[in-house]
Amino acid sequence: MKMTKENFIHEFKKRLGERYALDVKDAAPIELYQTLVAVVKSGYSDIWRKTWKSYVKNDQKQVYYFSIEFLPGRLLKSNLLNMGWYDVVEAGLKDMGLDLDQISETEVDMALGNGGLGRLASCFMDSLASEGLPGNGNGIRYKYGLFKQKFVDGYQIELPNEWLTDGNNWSVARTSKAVDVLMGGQVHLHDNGKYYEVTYEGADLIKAVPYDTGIVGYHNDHVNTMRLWDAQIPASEEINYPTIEDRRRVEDLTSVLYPDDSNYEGRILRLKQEYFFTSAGIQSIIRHYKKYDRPLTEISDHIAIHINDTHPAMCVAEFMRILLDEEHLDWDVAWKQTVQTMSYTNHTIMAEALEKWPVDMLATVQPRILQIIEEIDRRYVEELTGKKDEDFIERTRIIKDGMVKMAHLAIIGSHSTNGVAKLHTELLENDVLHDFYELYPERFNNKTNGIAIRRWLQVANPTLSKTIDQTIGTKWRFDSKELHQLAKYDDDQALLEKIGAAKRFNKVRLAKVIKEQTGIEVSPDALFDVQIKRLHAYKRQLLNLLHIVKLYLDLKEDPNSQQVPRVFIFGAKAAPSYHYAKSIIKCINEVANLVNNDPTIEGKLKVVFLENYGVSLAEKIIPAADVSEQISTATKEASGTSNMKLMLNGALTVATLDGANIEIKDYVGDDNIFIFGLTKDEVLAYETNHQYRAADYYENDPVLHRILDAFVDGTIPNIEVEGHEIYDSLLRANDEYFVLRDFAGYVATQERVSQTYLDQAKWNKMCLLNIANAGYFSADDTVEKYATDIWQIKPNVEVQKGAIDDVY
Ligand code: F58
Repeated sequence: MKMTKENFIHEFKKRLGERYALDVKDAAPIELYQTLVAVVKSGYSDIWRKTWKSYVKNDQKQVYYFSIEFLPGRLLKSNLLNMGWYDVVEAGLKDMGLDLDQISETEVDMALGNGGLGRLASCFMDSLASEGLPGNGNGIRYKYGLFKQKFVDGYQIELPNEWLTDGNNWSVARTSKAVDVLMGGQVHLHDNGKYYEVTYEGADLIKAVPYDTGIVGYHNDHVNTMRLWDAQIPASEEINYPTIEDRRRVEDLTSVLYPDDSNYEGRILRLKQEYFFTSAGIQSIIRHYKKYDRPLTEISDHIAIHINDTHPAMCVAEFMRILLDEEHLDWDVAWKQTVQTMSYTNHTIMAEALEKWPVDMLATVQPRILQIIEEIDRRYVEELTGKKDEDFIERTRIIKDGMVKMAHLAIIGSHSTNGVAKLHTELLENDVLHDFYELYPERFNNKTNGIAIRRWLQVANPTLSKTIDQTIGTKWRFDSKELHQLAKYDDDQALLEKIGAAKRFNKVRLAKVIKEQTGIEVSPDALFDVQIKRLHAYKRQLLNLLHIVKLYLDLKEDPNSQQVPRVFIFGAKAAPSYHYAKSIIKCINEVANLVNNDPTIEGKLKVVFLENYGVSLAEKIIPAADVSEQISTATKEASGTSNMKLMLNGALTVATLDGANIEIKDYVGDDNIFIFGLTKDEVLAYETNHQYRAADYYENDPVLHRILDAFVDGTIPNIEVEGHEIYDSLLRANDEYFVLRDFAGYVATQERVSQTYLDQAKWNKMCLLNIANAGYFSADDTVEKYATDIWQIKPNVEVQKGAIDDVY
């Protein structure tokens, strides 16, 4: 995709005129933004078409990545970068008196995900396209993205995120490719001697309309598709939805991401969403497959379907439903194709997050799917009877005690189950899914997560990127493992200073954002200590907070006690119904108020909790971070990905031996990371022997005693309720996540961090070595491994590296 500055300016002005009848100087930011999107889209749309056609022409095996969440954030800059247009467009805009950064800020984040899982799906989309791999996304086009977070009196308030108000310019509605999804009602089977004829009675017919977004590969003339489905009322069915309430029932289906699951209505809506996008996706895949007269008995040679966490696990049953009911294949033939086609990734071992659905609920949502799951379960039990003991069968079957276990469905109905970091996979194999590992050892494998280095370094941190170019050239931009070349320069003082300067530049930039958003002044000379992730007890933002309170109390006692000024920066949303997490938010905000407004503390300690953490805010925080807090209780964080993004930007990690932290440590070496805390074995031992007594730590450690008292004795104001709640969770409920147990080790480690920071040369060297090793966590490499080991797909032969004519 070639573009010159002159052509760009011409094209931009022409489109602005056509679209809005405006000159550049009269156009509003949104008009400029939309015009720019139109120019960019026209730059890749022909390649998008050609990419798809070449898949068909070459009969390439394709993967469909089913995920109930995608979290792409903004697309403008990342598309410009991938198209190779970034510099030209930036310069062209400048010539017209415009600023790319400013225009880009107009774009509303596409926030159709909660956190790591959704963001991973989007990193994978970018990498699939950039590797020239035939990979499509399949998900839901929620009308409201993840809620907008506001703080009112320190409490989290959730506001609707109406991201579609100005339309979404990147997606294309493909009404002609809509499919019908049937839900509810009753199902009747009639055995005609050859197969079961299936009829539905009283079911809702819902029209699933796909919205496609082009996913542009990096400098390779390759554009994949992310397809998101919207629920609509079919024209033929208008009569069946006479009231506003009836219509709402359909529209609500794709209205909000992760509806509140604290009540029945919310839960059943979630289950309906799961079936809706699963069915729409599978139907459209099979319809497309059949267009080319290929036998369904070979479908697994041509397509792969990936089940991202259990939310799309009904893929297994829906695929079977179509092969059986509509294509009349025999069960065994259909089953073989299903297992060969499906693969599954697990993202958590937390028991409460492993999905289970009551049989009755499934019967209400789609009775035929329930029948098929019952039959899969029946056959599973039958096959194992006599081979495995009864306990084993009962533990592993899909339906037990009136509940459908979605992970079991995904494992039994697929040929691959993977974890997302070495430790996580090990825990799956040896503990959580051990029975299945025993049964199907060949199905288990690890795929450590990765990140889109392009977005998280090239787009988010142009200053550091340029420094890297000047040192090792630009090859790393195509293959991030090349970043390792930097390690050779670890004694190059001039480079280390430049790395320090790039960091400072980004800190100044973030300080401005902080000032604008919160009114708090922070000094870029202080150490920026960052914890950005969902708010969850196991992630232990509370441990971080206890340390902050300690520093505060130390300073109150002895104003000269602390040597390194720190700014603690938090970004985190709590699930709307997760009460405890919201109490922690309130406490962090109140500690922030206390510390930031205490004149005796001035300049030594600041606490900033930025509202509405999301992809775009992350792009500003991450390049400015000095310290990356990765402090989950060992065994609880499946992988983590902010750990990778932060090291890539030269932050040093304070970490427990959890998730991918272990692999980060293995790459950077013990000297370039700050490790503390219980190990996996120690946590597992406590969990089995129940010998942990949190109160011992409170009683025996006067420092900790004083800190915990501060939560209940008024030292921290305005947390009468929340302070007690937290205090009780630690002392009465015995501290489920071993916060008190790890506290002393954490404090000692933070002291080492401060000492190291005083030696800036040493610090910068450690940063350099972290950047140099972060290239091993590229999602490009991760998807390549999925492609070879799991999906058996190959890069597109035709459209790579400029094989297709330039559009301009
Ligand atoms: C995350 N899971 C893991 N779940 O916690 C994290 O360790 C891992 O790095 C990441 O997946 C990618 O593998 C996660 O983000 C969710 O957001 C759930 C989605 C469904 C609702 C509950 C939260």
